[in-house]
Parts: sequence; C-alpha cells; structure tokens
Amino acid sequence: MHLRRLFPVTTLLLTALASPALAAEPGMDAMWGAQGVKLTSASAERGQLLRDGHYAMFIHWGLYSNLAGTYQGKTQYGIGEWIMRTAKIPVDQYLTLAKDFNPVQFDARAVAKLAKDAGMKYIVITSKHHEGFAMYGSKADPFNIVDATPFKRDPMKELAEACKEQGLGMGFYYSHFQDWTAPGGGGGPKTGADGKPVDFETYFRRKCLPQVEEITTGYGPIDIVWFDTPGSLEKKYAEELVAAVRKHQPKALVSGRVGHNLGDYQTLGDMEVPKKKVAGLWESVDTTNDSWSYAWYDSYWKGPKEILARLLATNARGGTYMLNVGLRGDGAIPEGAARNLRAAGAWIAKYPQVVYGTDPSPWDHAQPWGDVVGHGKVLYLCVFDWPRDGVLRLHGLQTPITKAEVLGGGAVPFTTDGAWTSFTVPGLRPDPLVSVIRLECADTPKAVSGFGLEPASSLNLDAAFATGKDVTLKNLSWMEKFGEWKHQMAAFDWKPTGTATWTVDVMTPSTWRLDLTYAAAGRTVWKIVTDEGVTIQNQQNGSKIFHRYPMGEVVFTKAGSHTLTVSLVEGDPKDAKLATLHLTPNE
Ligand code: JFZ
Repeated sequence: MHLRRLFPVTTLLLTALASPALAAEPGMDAMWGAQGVKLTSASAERGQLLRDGHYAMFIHWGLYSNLAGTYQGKTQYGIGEWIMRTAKIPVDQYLTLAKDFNPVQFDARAVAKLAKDAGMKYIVITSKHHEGFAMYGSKADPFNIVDATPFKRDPMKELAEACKEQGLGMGFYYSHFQDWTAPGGGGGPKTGADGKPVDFETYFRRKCLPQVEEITTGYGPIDIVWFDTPGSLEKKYAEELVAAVRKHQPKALVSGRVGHNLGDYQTLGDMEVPKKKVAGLWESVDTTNDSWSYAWYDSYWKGPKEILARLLATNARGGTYMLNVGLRGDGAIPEGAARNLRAAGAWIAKYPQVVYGTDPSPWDHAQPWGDVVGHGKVLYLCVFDWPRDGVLRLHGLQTPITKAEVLGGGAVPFTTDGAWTSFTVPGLRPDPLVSVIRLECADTPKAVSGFGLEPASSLNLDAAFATGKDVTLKNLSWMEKFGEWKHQMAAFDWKPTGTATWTVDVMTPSTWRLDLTYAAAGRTVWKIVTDEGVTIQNQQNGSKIFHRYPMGEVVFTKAGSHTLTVSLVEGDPKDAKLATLHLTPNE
C-alpha cells in the first residue's frame, strides 16, 4: 500500500478514512518521509528562539493563493496549496498562472505588525512550495514572483525588513524535494523542454541548491530554514542542503523535515497538538482555519480561546506552536484570521510570563479544566473552564505551595488533603478568556502521574494513557478533507481477551455518566467494568469516523484509586478503535 509512505513511521494510516479518489492519484505518494532529529549542543543553542518564543506565525502564500481553492469554476476542498494536484492542473497550464498574479494588497509591515500584535516571536513563510514557484526574485530560476508576474516586487525582501523593524525572527519554508513544475523535481515532469529525461541530480544542481543558497544569502540573518516533505530524497542531498545553511546562516535552525535525522528539531504531524508530553526540541504546526493556503470557502477560523488552548497545551507538553495564516491572492491578510489572532494576542500581552520562556507542565497531560505551565518554582494554572462551585481542584502536586493568587487579582486560599489541593476561587471567572492562578512552590514543582476525578469537572481519558492487554495501542493519523490531518491514539485489533484499562484517583464517592469515543465498522457492544464490580454493557452504532456514544452510569462508592477496564464484546475486532473514555458528573 503505497500510501503508507505518506506517514511518519510512528503513525498508521486508517486507509478507510482517506479519500480513495485522491489516495489513488499519482504524485501524492512518496512525498512525505519519516523524520526524526538528533540534538547536539549547537542545535540546542540555535533552539533558543523556539524555546523562548513558544509561538510563531507560519505563512503559506504562492500562486495557489490566487486560485483560492477554485480552478475552472470548480471548488477543490482540502489544503489549497495542493490544488495543482487536486484539480489535476497540467504543468504548462500551471506555469501560465504567474501572469495573473499581482498581489498589490501585500503589505509586509501589516503582516509583521499582525504577528507582533498576535504575540508571535517569528515568522516562517513559503519561499517556494511544492508548486515550484519562487516567491522572491530568484536568479537561479525564472519561475518567480519578480520575473514572471506583473507584480515584480520581492515580497520576501519586504517581509525580512519588516520583521527586523518589529524585532521578529524570520525563516523561510523551502520545498526541497517536491517541485511539481521543474523537470527532475520530486513529483515534477520527468523530461525537459527538449523531451530528454531530467533526473533529480540535475534538478538539485540547477534549482534546489542554488535557491537555498539564495534564500540564505540574500535576506540578511535568518533564523530557520523550514524544509518539508523529504519523500525519497537521498541523504547526500539533505546533507548538502544542511551544509549550505550552516555555511551561510550558522545560527539558523534546520527543520526536522529536511530528512535523514539531519534537522535541529522535530515537527509533529501537521495540525497535531499532542495529549502526552513529548521530549526534546519540537514544534506543532497548525492553521488558523482548515487549509494552509487561502481558500475562499474556508471560514472555520479558530477563535481566540481555541488558539490559546492549542498554544498553551503545546507549550505545556514541551513544544513551540507555529500557527499558519494563508495570505490572499491579492496579498491581503484574511480578516477572520487577523481578528482572532489579535484577540488571542491581547490576552498574551496581559500575561506574557505565561507564554514566553516557560517550562512544560509537571504533569504529562492536560487538566480537566485547562492546562499548566511553569517557570522555576512558579506554576501557572491556566483555567479555561472556570469551576461552577467556586472550588478549583488540582490532583497530584507533590511540592508544597507557598503562595497562591489570581494573576492580576487577589490571593487564593487553599487547602490540601492527600493528593488533592482545593483552591477557593472567585465565583465569577476573573478573565473572560483564560484565567490564570499563579502558584509559588517551595521548590521546583513535581507532580505524580495519573488522573484525579473530582466532582466539578468532566474527565476525558485518552487511549494515550490506557494500559492495553491483548490489544494494539497506536497513534492513528488520517485525513477527513484532503490534507487536513487528524490524529488519535486508539486501542484496536482486539484479541478475545483484549482489554484497555485506565486508573483514576477518585476524590469523593460519586456517580458518573460514562461515554466512549470510538470508530467501528457497524454496531458494537462494549463492556466497562470497575474494580468495584460495576458493569456497563451496551450496544451503540459505529462509524468509520470517531464518534462519541453514551454507555451508562458508573458509581464509585469509595474515594481513592479505581480502575475502569473496557473490552469489546461484539463487533469487528479489527475495525473497533477505542479512543477515549469520558466521565461526566451525574447531575
Ligand atoms: C506538508 C505540505 O505538503 C503541506 O502543503 C503544508 O505545507 C504542510 C505544512 O506540510 O504536509 C505535510 C508534511 C508532513 C506531514 C503531514 C503533512 N507529516 O509528517 O505528517
């Protein structure tokens, strides 16, 4: 199954969920390769921008932006920068798009100002995407914005200057393997204008390496070269590219997607905010809406609270968050993206210490009400769901607290009882977006792993935290619209004796509604048994896409540690994929 190669080694394809029409299309396979990185002390030093900044702007902008998701009157849903593939545009046709590209609304200062107002610390922009069109004045290849369009300006130069003015870092995305319009490039024409075969070596010498030299010499000091989709690129080419970056920009980071473990840091699967802590230097890349590049129909903008939730969750798991904006074909910033980014940025301006230079959470998972980041002996409890009963409960903090306060507000009284700390908080949330409680601890805070179950919050137990027996637990990645990735850990391939078990520390005897999120081929019967012998068994529907179904009621009669064990009673043991167990207070 050639589509396997689309995925990093750690992920597995849910073939049934990928669009079969697109999956079968030539040129879409072999484009993504496994990645991973080794960290050295030099790369650790270069990583300072990621670690301190924690939040960056990604920009996808190219000829595809001008199509805005439509070709010859037909809208193509899915990531817009792949429209040459999704709409099957022939190379000679694609080349002619340049003459209609005139992004006169582009204002580099406005873009840099937006990033600054959003609270972002650097910008990474597409200098050349898979389409092969250089968004800067390239001497190496005429298919570029200065030589092939009526626009004639070099927007990369303008943006590099604007970033400098705003004190922002700057980096270039460069598609080093895929080039769909240059002979010899990955996924590109196999022959030149004369009809003779052109190999990748020729493409690499003629276009790829010279262009990487150009972007690393013509735009002042840059901070990142963001290579992408190494596909079947040979190691020697990745090595040469890294050497070129090191030579011209010794302080710049090279993204892990350069391939062959040669990058300085790791990028998780697109649009992925991990649920469990990830070690090392890494980033999550995400979009303000669904597509990376501008698409006319794509208005599902993430709101300020969702942006902050994804940013803080990424930081809390140990990473940096890079959030994309697709500039329009006329060069303007889409208003929906700008509005939501500014609103999130206004929050960050109020609480900068909660974002920049923070340490990951001492817990390896999020909290039921939000998330936690640290800084030395300080913890910031970022509360997204303010408690309705005036008590915020925290499970598993092992280090004594010396001081607790609402950030920007008053002191917060608290009591501790075993693994639980209870904070008496104001009845009304202090901040309409995310309220922060600042804790000072006697030492660097430590937490016990494991989940607490307290009366005021729902708890979602992800398969990432389950213990499996005679079942496979694995991270699954699939797309719902083309190129729009979803990621979920799941328990599947159930043996007759297979179980998935979660352990929870129950604060008080209590009753809960229990739901399961799963994917399955059809109707499925699950059984959930607690250590106290409570049994829920129920049949619900199943669909190939993950969906949440009610199962039954569960009672814990005693406080303390309990287990919930799930098994499959009826249903296809290969297709039944269990993702999450949800506990909701029964009120
Ligand atoms: C790549 C590009 O193909 C896409 O157009 C966009 O630029 C995105 C940021 O990067 O897509 C990828 C690359 C890697 C993975 C998934 C999509 N991956 O490793 O899961």
